[in-house]
Amino acid sequence: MADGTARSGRLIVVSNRIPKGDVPAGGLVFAIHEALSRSGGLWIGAAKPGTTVEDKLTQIGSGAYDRATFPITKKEHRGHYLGYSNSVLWPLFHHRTDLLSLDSRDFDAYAAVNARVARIVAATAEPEDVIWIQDYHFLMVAQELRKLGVENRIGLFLHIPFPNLSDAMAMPQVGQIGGWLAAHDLVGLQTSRDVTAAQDVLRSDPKAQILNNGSWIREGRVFSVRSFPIGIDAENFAETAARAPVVDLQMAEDAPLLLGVDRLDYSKGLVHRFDAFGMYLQTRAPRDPRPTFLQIAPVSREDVSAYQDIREDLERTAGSTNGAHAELDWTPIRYIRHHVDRDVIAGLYRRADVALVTPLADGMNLVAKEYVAAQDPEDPGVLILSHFAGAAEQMGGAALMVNPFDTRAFAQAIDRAIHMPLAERRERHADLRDGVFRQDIRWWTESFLSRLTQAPRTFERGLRERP
Ligand code: GDG
Repeated sequence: MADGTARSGRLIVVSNRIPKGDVPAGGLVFAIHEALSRSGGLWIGAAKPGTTVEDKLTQIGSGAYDRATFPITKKEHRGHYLGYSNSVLWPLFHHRTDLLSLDSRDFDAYAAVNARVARIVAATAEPEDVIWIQDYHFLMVAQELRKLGVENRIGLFLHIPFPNLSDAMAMPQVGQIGGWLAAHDLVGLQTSRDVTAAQDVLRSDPKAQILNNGSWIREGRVFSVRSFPIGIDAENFAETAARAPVVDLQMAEDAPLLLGVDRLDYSKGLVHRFDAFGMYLQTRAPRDPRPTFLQIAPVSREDVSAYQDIREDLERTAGSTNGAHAELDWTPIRYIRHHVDRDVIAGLYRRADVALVTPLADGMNLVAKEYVAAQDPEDPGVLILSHFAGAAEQMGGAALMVNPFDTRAFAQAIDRAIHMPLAERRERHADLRDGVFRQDIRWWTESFLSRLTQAPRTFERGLRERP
């Protein structure tokens, strides 16, 4: 295969979400679709929760590759998805141990679903197939596969940050993490900061040892932990933005537009962002054109209580800032809670003078990359980026960097972005654009898969041979 990911078997991808019909352009699902379209293979994801389960896949599509779902009960969905995945792993991996909701029954459901996925994959995998597991919903699948005697190459990509050791210790299963990771041949993380965190956790595992070449060995199994920063389909996004419909925002011609686009999640730092914009409004020069901050934040995971709380906090903050600053003909914050079409988002990125990408913790943050790809290089906008986005590792040199907890400095950065001269905007944007186009989504899938297919098969004693 010309893409450097030569392999004789199929690619089998496991992800929680799987599109039932057409694959939406952009995002992770599109990346998986692209990779599978080129290599052929099988994509496995969760079915709509039901009442009964069998260890069986239901085919939901075929073509260049097959798509199938594994069954899950409503009770398992509560324990696996809402419980352990999103009320333990998600908060903990985003440094929010205060939001942990521990219940051993949730972990049991998580382990049971992971074990079922493993049995299903084991029943379908041929020896040369390469298995690629996506994200925190399936951290135990590889270990279960090894117990079943599966010796295929298995990779994991974790889309969210890796927790530091002290946060990880808040998880009752902390002692198991080394075993989960070691069952893969390759563990991919977003940044080198995440790799360092994972290495600290592995160093605390008495059974794990680092080798001279930087790989790890645990109970005879050799594995690597490396960073593969995810990218976007930059070419496609730039084209969509250039021909996107122009939305009439009913703003004065010279009024700056600031834009935020995030799933409504406490990790995205939305309240801090609203506070910083509020402080900017208090201090801005009265002669400056009145800015509009448009925040698109479609609700997500509404069944988890922490998500209801963040929604209330945000609405309160937006209301009080607007109450303090709005005029009859001006609402400084416009906040949209529903999903907006991708081409409209692309057009808004292109129109926006400033993008606010300021999470408190984030694996990567694709919005930062989409915003850069969408700009007109002749008259680009300014990216304000948090140190805590994974994207900071690649984009920190040219974006305007902020600490979202430092409200005053954040407000000053907003002021600086609004007034940044064209020459500086162009220079920063050219630098950012180069990286976003070079390390795009195809680069990401190819780097991960070529590394995985070349992983050395040098385990001395696999898990299945343990007494
Ligand atoms: C996880 C990690 C990592 C948002 N609102 C709308 C909409 N979006 C799109 C954006 C962007 C995507 O959703 C969000 O991507 P992120 O990267 O910010 O975030 P997560 O969903 O948290 O994803 C993250 C990512 O995995 C990939 O590895 O970067 O750190 O948390 O594409 O444009 N799209 C449309 N309407 C909306 O209203 N069409």
